[in-house]
Amino acid sequence: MAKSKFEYVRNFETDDTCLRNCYIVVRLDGRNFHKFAEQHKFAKPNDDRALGLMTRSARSVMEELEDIVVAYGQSDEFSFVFKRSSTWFKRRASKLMTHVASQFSSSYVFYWKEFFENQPLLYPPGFDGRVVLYPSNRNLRDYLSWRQADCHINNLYNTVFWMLVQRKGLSTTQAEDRLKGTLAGDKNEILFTEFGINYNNESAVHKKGTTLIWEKRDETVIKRMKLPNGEEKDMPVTRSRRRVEAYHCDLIGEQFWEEHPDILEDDN
Ligand code: DGT
Ligand code: MG
Ligand code: MG
Ligand code: MG
Ligand code: MG
Repeated sequence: MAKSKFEYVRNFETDDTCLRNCYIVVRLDGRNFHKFAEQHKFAKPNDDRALGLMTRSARSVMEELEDIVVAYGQSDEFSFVFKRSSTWFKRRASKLMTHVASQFSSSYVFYWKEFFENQPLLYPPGFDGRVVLYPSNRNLRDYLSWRQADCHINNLYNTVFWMLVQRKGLSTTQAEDRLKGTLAGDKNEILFTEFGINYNNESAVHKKGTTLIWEKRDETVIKRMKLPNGEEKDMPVTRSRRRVEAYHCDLIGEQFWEEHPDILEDDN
């Protein structure tokens, strides 16, 4: 086909192909969710409707887009890990990132009502996205560990903070002052001695965040089959189906990775 004289403008597009052999991580984060959470009356410190909606939207991303092997989310963020051998969209960073961000955002709005029955969505939420490449399994695991450690640190802080405010009646400034310079042990101690809360017994989704992976499950359905003699009969048929499963477990230690050896591809 003849090219128009305008065709040259294509050459202004920059090459953003992701380096081969690397895991491609797309991390999304809610735009100004401090305000979004206030306006939509999110429970403090953790709103299970909001977390459920984040996870539902992430599930839709995994189901609709190819090659995501694991996703991890907490607060208003979700990270999606593309397998290192992925050739989806020729590994173009902008394509991968925008598909993830738009699929996630539209799902967040689409499923809103399923999670927030009585709370109308007041304005369209947005999510920023970034792409980071990790060349080794160690680096990728450290990335996920970093996000999970962040979840833990924030959740411990927020749990004590809101206890001091909601149960003790401290102002937010007083609670902030009270927690200034405290270590994890001090916070655990405050929770235990002042509120009778053992942090270890707090809910796993809040402490550990949410990990989504693909799992094979055998599924048996009854099917009407035609026998050679022309008769019909109901027969059980078992198929192996891939589905997205959610975990709220530790990602930092070895156990999760030993139990799910198919998520990561070997280095080298
Ligand atoms: P950004 O990301 O720079 O546009 O600004 P923000 O405001 O989204 O800040 P970010 O992402 O660092 O922090 C997440 C905010 O979302 C934080 O202010 C608390 C809020 N948030 C997230 N999940 C919950 C929740 O379950 N309950 C409540 N009350 N707030 C939440
Ligand atoms: Mg931020
Ligand atoms: Mg945010
Ligand atoms: Mg955030
Ligand atoms: Mg098109």
